[in-house]
Amino acid sequence: MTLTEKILRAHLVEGEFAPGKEIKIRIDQTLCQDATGTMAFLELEAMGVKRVKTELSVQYIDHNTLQIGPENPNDHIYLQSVCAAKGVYFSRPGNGICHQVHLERFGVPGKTLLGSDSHTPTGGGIGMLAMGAGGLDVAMAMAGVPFKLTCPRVVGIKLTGKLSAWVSAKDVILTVLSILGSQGNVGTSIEYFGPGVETLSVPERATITNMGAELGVTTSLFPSDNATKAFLEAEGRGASWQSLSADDGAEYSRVIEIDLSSLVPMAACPSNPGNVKPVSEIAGMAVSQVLIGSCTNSSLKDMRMVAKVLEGRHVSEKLSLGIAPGSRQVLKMLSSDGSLASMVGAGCRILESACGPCIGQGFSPASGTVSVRTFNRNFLNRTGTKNDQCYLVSPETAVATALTGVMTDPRTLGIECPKWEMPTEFMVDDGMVIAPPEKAGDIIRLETIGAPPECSPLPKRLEAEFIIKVGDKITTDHIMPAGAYLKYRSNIPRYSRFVFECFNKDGEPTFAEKAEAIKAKGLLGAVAGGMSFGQGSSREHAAICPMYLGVRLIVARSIERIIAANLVNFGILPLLFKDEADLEAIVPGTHIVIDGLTGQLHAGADIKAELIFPNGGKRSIVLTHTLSEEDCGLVLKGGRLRID
Ligand code: MIC
Ligand code: SF4
Repeated sequence: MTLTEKILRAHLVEGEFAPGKEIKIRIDQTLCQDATGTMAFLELEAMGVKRVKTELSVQYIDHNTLQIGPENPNDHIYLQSVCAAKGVYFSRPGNGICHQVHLERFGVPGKTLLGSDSHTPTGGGIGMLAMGAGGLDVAMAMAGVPFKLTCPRVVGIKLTGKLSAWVSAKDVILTVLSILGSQGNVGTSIEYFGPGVETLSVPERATITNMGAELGVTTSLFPSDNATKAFLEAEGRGASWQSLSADDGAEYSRVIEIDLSSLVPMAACPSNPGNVKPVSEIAGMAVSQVLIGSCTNSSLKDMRMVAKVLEGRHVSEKLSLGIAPGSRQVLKMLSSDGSLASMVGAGCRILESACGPCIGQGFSPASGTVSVRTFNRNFLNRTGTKNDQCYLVSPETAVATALTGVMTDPRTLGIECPKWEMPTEFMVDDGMVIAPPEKAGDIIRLETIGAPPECSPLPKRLEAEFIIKVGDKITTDHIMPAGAYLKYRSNIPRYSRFVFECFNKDGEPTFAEKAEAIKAKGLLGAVAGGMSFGQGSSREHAAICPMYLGVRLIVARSIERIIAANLVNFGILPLLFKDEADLEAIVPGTHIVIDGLTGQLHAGADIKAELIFPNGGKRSIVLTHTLSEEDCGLVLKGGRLRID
């Protein structure tokens, strides 16, 4: 058996292990972060759940920590009080990025983890089966409801050899992205195996599993071996360790072999993590800022390497270098071993241990300039600068670039690559984690905390007008921008003003205004899209806010896993074009009519529909979908927040 199969079988509640089939599994642990957590807990409250039923649930404050205006601190106060009331651990702002802290302090090999953040599979670095999901699915898991997923097919990546100097884990996952791409991998679990595995430490493995999210896979996993044991022991959690791996000769649906010693520094070029090239091909390009951190590359290993390279040197005057250590533990260790002094001495700007610039919270690059980041996403405009040019690289490439002022292959720096040794003891301090008290206190709901909106059932005859037609690889950042608008996450009416904001044109009605005009005509709204619609984050706001504006139908060529589940949860019907020509025929103002929707919408059944063009022309089309019978019923009723 593969490791995925072993863990899934041990948690199976309904269905059988058969790739492509729907299964339900028990969730042992959950995590939420603040930008998705408020909605998740409001939903948990709406379900009437008194106390969470998982083995462990943790709420982190890491995304919205800038506190520009009262919205963010109001969210934090609500979350702290609701966690105390419901039996959830609360990681305070300043304690670090959820995935880094969870790996350090809570993750357990062989357990299942569901998180309201797409990079939750970071936990696969210690052999957890960790998955991202929308807040509502995580709330249901906290309520003890089994999690429904499509049983994944398992792709094996066989690692051989050993990484060369200046080449690191980020280059491994960027190479995997260059092979598999960022679309077409839905319903897959990636398992790393082979002799190269033992040459990688847990932080390196976590970088690789973290960025599996950019492949669009369900999860990524490493075995739990002696390196895992050493990591957990250094965290004072040796008792959580168990040895876990796939059986020898386990069958994978596909095997990709990567010789680690053949890898070179890589970069994901603007504006998709799948657009990968060797750094040597873009070396010499002028750069205006370098940022090191995020849940992908902010471990002690990465930070110590960066500090060593910076020691006694100075950042180029052509750019700014910002560094955000991933957790308070990492920051404490850097301050005690002199690393922080090397960083500050080199002229770098130390940022809070939080997501920060990765989600557009500050450090936006100047217009028309290049930003080089060790992060995991470079979707257009995510930095907060319109038409940004963001490159994703390893910390080694980032620090080399920071010293020279231009994109630099670190192998050409002419200095010796620092060696990494896993400490036998990390500086463990859980002083910023609040354990839930025995007795629940009051839940504090300050004025900016709104309630999730409700949704009505879909009509028997669905008639909707296409508000927009978008292309391939539309990300949740296109649909629901974060950055400066992140603070409106708890206020759906306000946040929904920014749906598809990047496609708004000066002097023309916004998407929100067009949607409202359609609603005023008594029609539903629809969106047409291409391949891989909804790539990226788990933010359920990419479903809730369009639904709030009256959008009840998304028709695309393919739809990513997390958004598809979020759409159903919030009463939006996700359908697929069978014929690309039908998508091409759609122009703004086209109507779609589905007669007898309730009779037509069944698992595995095609849907007959008609397009009516603004010039009066008509076209009969056939659509398809991947919904189960249960999902069909749910979406018809208006999702999980329906008005019964
Ligand atoms: C992201 O990296 O896009 C985020 C911000 O962490 C999201 C969650 C969110 O939008 O709140 C994610 O990855 O799920
Ligand atoms: Fe935070 Fe960025 Fe990681 Fe998302 S990808 S969890 S915003 S650090």
